[in-house]
Amino acid sequence: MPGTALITGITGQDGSYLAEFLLGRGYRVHGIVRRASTEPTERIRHLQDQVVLHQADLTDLASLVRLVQEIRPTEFYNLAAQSFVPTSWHEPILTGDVTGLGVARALEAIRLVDPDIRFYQASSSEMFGKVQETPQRETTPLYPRSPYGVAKVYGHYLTINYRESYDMYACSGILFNHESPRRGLEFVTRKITHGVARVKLGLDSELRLGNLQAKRDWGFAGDYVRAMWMMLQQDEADDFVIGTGETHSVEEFVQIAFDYVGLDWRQHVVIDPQFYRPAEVDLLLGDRTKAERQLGWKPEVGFEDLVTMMVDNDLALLSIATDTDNRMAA
Ligand code: NDP
Ligand code: GDR
Repeated sequence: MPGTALITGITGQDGSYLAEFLLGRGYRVHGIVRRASTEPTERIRHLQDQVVLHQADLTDLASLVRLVQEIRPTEFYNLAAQSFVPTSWHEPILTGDVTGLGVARALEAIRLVDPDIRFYQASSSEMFGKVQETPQRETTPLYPRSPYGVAKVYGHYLTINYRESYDMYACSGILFNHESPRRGLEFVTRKITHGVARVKLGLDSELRLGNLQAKRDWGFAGDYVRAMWMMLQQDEADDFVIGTGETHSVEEFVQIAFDYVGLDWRQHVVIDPQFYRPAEVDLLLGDRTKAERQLGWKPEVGFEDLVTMMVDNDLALLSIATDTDNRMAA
């Protein structure tokens, strides 16, 4: 019987897809939203009468304990994080507090109130960093290359430690990059598709990017939230790598996106060193063998379809905005 889910990070890319997925399976869905002076619920506006939102913050243990006591979820998905890698160099302590210690607070809230609640931790391929083995799998040694990656390693091992110390059902999903039309505008994929749409519509002539040679294993967020749920439905808690098994450079992404709208990327992309990172993750490629075998999980959306889906969405969004501006000016 479907249960009750509590999602931290419900206002983020993954939180919005996971909420949709769980509602579709009959779950009661609760989410935490941190206080902001502007409206932070844009990605879940269409779900607002179906989910219950509560004010809380991953840096505030009391708020988490209170919510777990009040809601008594059967599943707790910890998706909240300071998730943008470059920001983690500018704000390493905040990143450690939210992305790392936030996991300790979530696990403690569960342990103190009801250790039978099933827990999902959003671990990341960024933990592999300077990769020690390719493709990367569950047993590949970790070597994080950013304060964000270091914080995720803490959360990852703490999740395993709570499973082993308290016999809790705590899983860690090591997810490789996953994208969608709901991706934040600062991440490279959305920055590219949004930039391509602006150039195509004549709103800009150039797109400024950093390292085009970095390679990532990019999948579709809608496929990846299904894997999160699958991990919490097993007989025993375990950790899984979730990736497509394909890697592509940022340059390939750029080329496909510009080609799709009939433009030559070399005439529009400008390399700007401000987008280089102090330490780069050069190559990520996930080996999802274990997830496919044990969970039966496979991605459905391929790389080119992902790129064109995102470009189409940005073209549509910007066209509507431009039409509205033109009508108001007329
Ligand atoms: P987003 O950046 O889109 O969403 C992050 C969410 O965390 C937002 O809802 C944000 O709220 C919330 N949040 C941030 N700080 C706090 C806080 N102090 N208290 C409560 N909530 C907070 O990330 P994604 O959806 O892309 O990623 C989800 C998770 O998966 C993250 O933990 C990320 O690190 C991890 N991950 C993501 C991958 C990807 O490729 N997308 C790959 C591997 C791991 P607000 O809206 O108010 O900012
Ligand atoms: P990443 O994603 O750091 O892998 O973390 P991002 O899209 O930010 O960068 C991917 C690669 O693109 C290169 N790059 C640029 N990146 C950005 N943001 N802006 C640019 O202009 C640019 N030019 C080149 C980067 O150097 C990098 O190599 C994402 C986040 O979702 C994390 O939370 C998650 O854990 C990991 O994916 C898996």
